[in-house]
Order: sequence, then C-alpha cells, then structure tokens
Amino acid sequence: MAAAVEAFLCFGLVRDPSYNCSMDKLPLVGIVMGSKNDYDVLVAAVEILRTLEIPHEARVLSAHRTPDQLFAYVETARERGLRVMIAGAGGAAHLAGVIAAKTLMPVLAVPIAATPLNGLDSLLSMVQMPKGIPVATLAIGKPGAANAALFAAEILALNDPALYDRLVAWRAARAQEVLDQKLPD
Ligand code: RP5
Repeated sequence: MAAAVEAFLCFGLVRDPSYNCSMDKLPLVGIVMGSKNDYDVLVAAVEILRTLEIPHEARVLSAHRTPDQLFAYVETARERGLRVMIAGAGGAAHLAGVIAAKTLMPVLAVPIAATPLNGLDSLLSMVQMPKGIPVATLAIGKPGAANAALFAAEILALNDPALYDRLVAWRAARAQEVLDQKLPD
C-alpha cells in the first residue's frame, strides 16, 4: 500500500476503523494481535510507545483466521514506513513466526496467557523458531508487551538521537522511582 493510501486510512476523512493509528505521523511500529482479547496485554506496549512519542498502529490480524489479510498487511508494511513489528498472541501463537517469514523487519513476540497453559504454550511456540527466521521473544504478558515497545524504541533510537534522549530520560525516571521508594517503619 502506498504511503499516500496509508495516510488516507489513518488521517483521511474516511478513516478505516480497523486501523488504530497514533500520533500525527505515519507509524514506525506495527502492533499485531491475534484477537481483540489480546489488547488487554498489548496496551502495555501502546502506552510505552505513546510515552516515547513513537508513531505506531495496532491491528487485529490472525495467522489462522485471517491469513490472507495478515500477509497483505505484512507485505506492504515496510513500504508504508513501518520499521519494527510487535506480535502478540496466545495459544499455539504462530503469529510472530508467520510475520517474520514475510518480512526482514525485526519481529518482537509477546506470548499471551489465553489458555489453561497460562502462556507457556505461546512462549515455547514463539521462542522455538527454527534457525533462519528469527523472532525475538519477550516475557509472557504485560511485562513482555512493555519490553517489546522499549526494545522497538531502542532499535529506532539507533538512528534517532532525539528518541535516544527520550529513552535516557525514561530510564532515569524509572531509576528515580526506585530511589524514592520508602519502606514502612
Ligand atoms: C490466538 O488465540 C489469539 O492471539 C488469542 O490470544 C487466542 C484466543 O483467541 P480468542 O478466542 O480470544 O479470540 O489466536
């Protein structure tokens, strides 16, 4: 999809409701989740990206329920300006691997607890990608989602000094939070 078409979907008069775009620039990070139910976890990534002022978009696309639409999305992602993908899924969780198979962009995987196996199924699926198609797998659940966004920020900051400075400030603030903690008397 051409950048102009993407701009129309995100910011045009007839905004496509399936696109959850953020910021007033074309997205650099694409967050894909296998189900709307995964958003409760992936919102942790969205919050970090918002805080760091990184343009992003979030979509529900399933590797097994909407494979054709997922392929179409990933095949056009780079030309639309995306540079990093975050994929969150539960259960068999092949979403990240399928995305990685179709792009050379870094794919950061977030395992989600969606079955009685509590995310261990998704973690093992995502982290056990066969040699040749890499997927960087984070922790199960919200901590993994937040770290996926921070990892994406670190990748983008390699070529963005202003973003690097924002990351330095973000981490310094986290350190200060720890130093400010008081234990009960
Ligand atoms: C996966 O199956 C999704 O990523 C989700 O975590 C899980 C269950 O999907 P729903 O039945 O909640 O839509 O594809």
